[in-house]
Amino acid sequence: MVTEREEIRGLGHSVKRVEDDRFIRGAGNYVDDVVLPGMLHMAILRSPYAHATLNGIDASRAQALPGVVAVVTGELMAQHNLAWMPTLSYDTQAVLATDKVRFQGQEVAAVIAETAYIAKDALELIDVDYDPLEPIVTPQRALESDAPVIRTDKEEQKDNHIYHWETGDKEATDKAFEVADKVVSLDTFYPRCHPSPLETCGCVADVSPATGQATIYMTSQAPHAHRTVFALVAGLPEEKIRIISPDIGGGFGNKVPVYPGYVIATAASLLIGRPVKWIEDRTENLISTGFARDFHMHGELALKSDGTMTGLRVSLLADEGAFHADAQPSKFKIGLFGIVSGSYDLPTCHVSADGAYTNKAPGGVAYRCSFRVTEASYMIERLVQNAAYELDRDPADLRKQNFIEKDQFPYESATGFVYDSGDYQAAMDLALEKIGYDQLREEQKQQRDDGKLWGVGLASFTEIVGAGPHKDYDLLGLRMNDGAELRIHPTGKAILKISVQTQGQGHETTFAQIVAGELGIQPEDIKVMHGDTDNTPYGLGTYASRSTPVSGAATAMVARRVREKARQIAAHLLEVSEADIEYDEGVFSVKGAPDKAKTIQEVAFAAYTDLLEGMEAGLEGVYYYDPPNLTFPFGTYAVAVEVDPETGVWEVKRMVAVDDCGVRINPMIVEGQIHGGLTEGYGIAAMQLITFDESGNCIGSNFVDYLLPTAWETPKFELGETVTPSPHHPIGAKGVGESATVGSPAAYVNAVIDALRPLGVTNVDMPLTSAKVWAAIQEAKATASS
Ligand code: MCN
Ligand code: CUM
Repeated sequence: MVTEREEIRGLGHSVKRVEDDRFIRGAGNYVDDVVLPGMLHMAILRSPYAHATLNGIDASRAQALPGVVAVVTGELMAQHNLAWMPTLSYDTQAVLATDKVRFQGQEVAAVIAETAYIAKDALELIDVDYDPLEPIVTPQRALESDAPVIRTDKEEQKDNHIYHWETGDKEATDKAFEVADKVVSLDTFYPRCHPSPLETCGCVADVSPATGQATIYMTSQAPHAHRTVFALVAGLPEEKIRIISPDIGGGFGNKVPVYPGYVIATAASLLIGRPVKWIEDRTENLISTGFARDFHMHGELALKSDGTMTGLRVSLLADEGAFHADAQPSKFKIGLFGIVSGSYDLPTCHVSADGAYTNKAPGGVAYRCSFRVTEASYMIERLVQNAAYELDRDPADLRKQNFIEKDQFPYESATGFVYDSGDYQAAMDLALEKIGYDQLREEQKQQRDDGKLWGVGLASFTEIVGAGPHKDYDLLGLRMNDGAELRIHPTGKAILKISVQTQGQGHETTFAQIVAGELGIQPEDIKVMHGDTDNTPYGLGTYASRSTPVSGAATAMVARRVREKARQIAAHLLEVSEADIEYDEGVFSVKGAPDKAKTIQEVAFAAYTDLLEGMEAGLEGVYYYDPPNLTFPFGTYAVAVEVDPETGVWEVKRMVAVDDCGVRINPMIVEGQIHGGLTEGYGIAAMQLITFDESGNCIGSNFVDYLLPTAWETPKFELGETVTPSPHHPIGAKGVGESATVGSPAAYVNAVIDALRPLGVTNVDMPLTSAKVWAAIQEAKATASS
């Protein structure tokens, strides 16, 4: 007999984040909080030059400083075969420079000392002999025939060209353009920007001389993948390596790559026999760790005169920096840029891409985006707006006319992605209604007559997340499948161990809710564990919004597996056959006799105390999920702005974001993710830029030059939702972590361009600083009057 039970707070409940308790009390445990007995500190000397020959390093003065234990150079690393390491794109990257330095901020030497201050002070005592070389700061220059070769370390590399890659049907696309009534083109640059998480990167490497056991505490979004990479790079046996990612203060893609600092600290700990801590400062983080974007793009859209889109062609040049270190599933040379046809039913599409080495930091990690979908989404959403202008159509109408329709799903795009589900029209309608689109357009006419610059911009993005099905997706050959392990204790409480790594996304809360939804155990009774390779199942980690699509699915599946065992036990306890057991919200009852029932808690107790002869004790399971497809969240963002014609300052008047990420596990957390992404999208569109002067000096090495939007600048967001479940995901959820960063930059920019439209401005490249907008206004006026 089961008495009245409290409603289970599973899917759809805005449960407060359990992790916040410790965070807001200042009781989080970040890498820099880890203090081990005998621990030393490491600081890294970085190159002041973007490109120079390294003639030699004299560390004797630094060595002599009291408190300095060792100075590590590339030469020393080379003796252990660790001067170079592999990147995620099958290139190599210098751990410590031996022959040349190839970007400003590159690792040249490291000091290991008793305190962090001594280590930093000693850096100034290292004498390095450089011969400066011509720095290459644009990919265009890099590809000129007289450009100096950056990667002289690679025998086969005779120039700075890294790859040429194409996707889609070139012939069919070219044909579509030949017969098109209208071709609209756009040249645009998606500038280099940086994820800049609150917590910089760092590690504490602890290699025990007694046991050979290496425990590495590190800021990692993918601890298991990193352990495997460490095993392969250092030649250490994998069971001797334990990666622990404690609390992480934001990742946003920045903590996906393996950085030289991790490798140097680990090597130093191995050589010295004491733990070594390395924590980056802000400038190091901004100048040397994984940047994002840096894509020079040319896009063309073919249309019929009635507005039907018939073809899309994009060619792009990627600035990869000095080492090709893109994070990408290896089959896709430019990540998932192939999704560039976006939300539109485009019969043909062709993308051609080239990558070049330059004297800049490596990266291409993708900053809050699924492997370059951000650049793709920006391209198509900007292009569609310009097409609307050229055809004298309303941008919302032209989009609607070309949307992939609801009944076309599953839809195969011209570049071969199979979109799982969508209802683009519904999301757009809701966004237009919320922002009052028709009325805004009326007001805009009025304002224009009064000489004011008002604009409305839209973006109807389609995201592509959940990498990925093993058929097409791997990272360095590792399958992108993820595991979940669930154990129900005798008292009916549970522990769930997951392969992914929260950096602020709230997994400790939402993953417990997935189990709650499947087993009827309240989320607060389920502890979620992650970030320790010794104690969690294997998986490729958190990025590309893949946690919910992959590990979230594994979690639902393992809970279902455990439920099947629970059903057997319930049948035994209730003395009926399994087929006669019904399950609902944590209660197993006899069909037709609902009073005869056992709760999941009673069943759990029985699993350890009262089993049928021959039945295995315990109530637990493990599941590895290989996603059958990716998930394709989408939405429409609508922005209204006013631009000051005198100063170029633009202000967001309204920002409406309608997102569809399928079934929402925790609506509050989803909204938090969207707020964060919209803020980052605003930062990218309005103010963020990592750029370089002609000598290759990085401009944007601190938060005075590289701007983060504060509460003051950040627009007020109005959210809306539609729900189109993913048909192949066990709980119908799609990822959402990046949607707003992917979709929103184009919406902000489209709004500003829309405001400037009476002046004839068709493009301003991001970031749309007031200075640039002002210059565009002046130029347009000058052209008009000449
Ligand atoms: N969620 C949900 N219902 C859905 C989809 C997601 O309740 N239908 C919840 C999830 O359970 C999870 C959160 O929303 O708690 C984000 O889930 P998901 O979309 O699966 O993305 P990931 O957990 O894989 O997070 C990665 C994504 C990426 S790639 C970047 S970059 C990013 C982002 O998340 N970095 C972040 N959001 C971030 N948020 C914070 N605070 N910090 C970061 O570093
Ligand atoms: Cu692409 S940034 Mo997130 O994938 O870690």
